[in-house]
Amino acid sequence: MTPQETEDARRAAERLLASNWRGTHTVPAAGLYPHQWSWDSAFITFGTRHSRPADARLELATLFDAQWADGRIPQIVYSPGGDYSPGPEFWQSSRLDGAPGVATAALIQPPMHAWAALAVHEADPEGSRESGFLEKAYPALLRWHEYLSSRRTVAGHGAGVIVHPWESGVDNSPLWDAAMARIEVVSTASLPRPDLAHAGEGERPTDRDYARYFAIAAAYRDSHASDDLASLPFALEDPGFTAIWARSERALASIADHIGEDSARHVRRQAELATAVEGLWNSRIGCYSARDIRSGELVDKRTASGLLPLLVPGLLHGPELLQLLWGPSFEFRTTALPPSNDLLDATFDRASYWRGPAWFNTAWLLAQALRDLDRHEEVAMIAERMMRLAVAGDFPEYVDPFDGSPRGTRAFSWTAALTLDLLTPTTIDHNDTTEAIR
Ligand code: 2M8
Repeated sequence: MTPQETEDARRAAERLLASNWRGTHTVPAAGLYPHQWSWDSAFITFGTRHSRPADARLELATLFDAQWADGRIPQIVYSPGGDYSPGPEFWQSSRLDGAPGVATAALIQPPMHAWAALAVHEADPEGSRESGFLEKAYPALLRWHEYLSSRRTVAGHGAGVIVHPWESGVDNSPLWDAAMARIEVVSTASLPRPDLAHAGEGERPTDRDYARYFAIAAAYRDSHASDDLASLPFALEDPGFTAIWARSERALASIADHIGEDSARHVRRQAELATAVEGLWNSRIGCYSARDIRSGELVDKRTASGLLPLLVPGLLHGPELLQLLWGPSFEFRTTALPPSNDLLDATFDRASYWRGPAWFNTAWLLAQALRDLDRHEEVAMIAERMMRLAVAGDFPEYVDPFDGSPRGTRAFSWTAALTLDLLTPTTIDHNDTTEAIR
């Protein structure tokens, strides 16, 4: 990539992010996703921190303002208007205990936030210090991680439990198929599908999936967002969610150091989460996987979520995962970007959302892991491919894993933000705590 190509791509990404900015937060995509999404906002700040650090701080602060009394950071913070289903009328969050003043969903998404907050600070330490950004973010992040520890783990395991496929961020991944099949579907008639106005039908979950999504969400809402995980229709330990949490716990230790708080507890917690991730190693398939807490069984599916434990330093099965990434299941060398599902599995579908297409956030997450492993050539390869695919496809939501054709909606914020991040040279401030954990 020439310096001019890189500069043009960075400018285009910045323009897109500015156009999706709504004054306090960035929408993932103007038509398909017209509200604030939890992990999207975290990914987005990895891009906006470079040229609009004050907006990146505001984006996270807006999300933290929607935190529930129990510490959860909601999957969606609704804005007025916008044609999206389920909307605020589905959740009626004001009727649920401990919900904030603003309308939100009751579900959550992977905890990218502490990691994002540290990165936002590092991009503009002076502005961050002047605004007291970390001092304000830390208590919110602490309560969020405490919520996860106390409400989203099962005794004896410690991995993060999701109670809805939407909480994984990889909604129709085959990891959830068996648990989803248990949910009875009465009818798929009259299901609102405004999403189909913005992406092809074959690129989105099916009506049957949606009927189940609504049934699981309604059960959770009607249980008043219960923490009795075993009583819920859907509850699985998620390897991607847990690996991201471990990474964020490590960032929380650094944040604590920056502001003179106790970092040792986060270092300990990070080690516990690393152990919890190891508990999700599935030796039958040679990959990390999800565990259904109802059956206690690990799911026999290799997916991109099962590769994300590479983010955990000192991972026991790191070498096997790297081989898997390069081997016939994920074909890192010949695919446009790593696919979301095992190329060899019967469920693989090159067009359908999280069942095969390649996603920019997955590629970026793997790039972070590879950078930690000093595999800089591979990081550069990912950066170059992301740049070319993003620019050629008008910042698509995801791409065909073989030929890179754009799929889903376009002008998608995290595609722009994470491409921008990889194209921007940064000095990462690895402080003592981080080194101690490594
Ligand atoms: C997708 O999920 C939403 C529900 O949260 C949907 O399908 O309507 C996923 O790709 C998720 O990871 C993402 O956060 C969200 C917004 O971009 O869209």
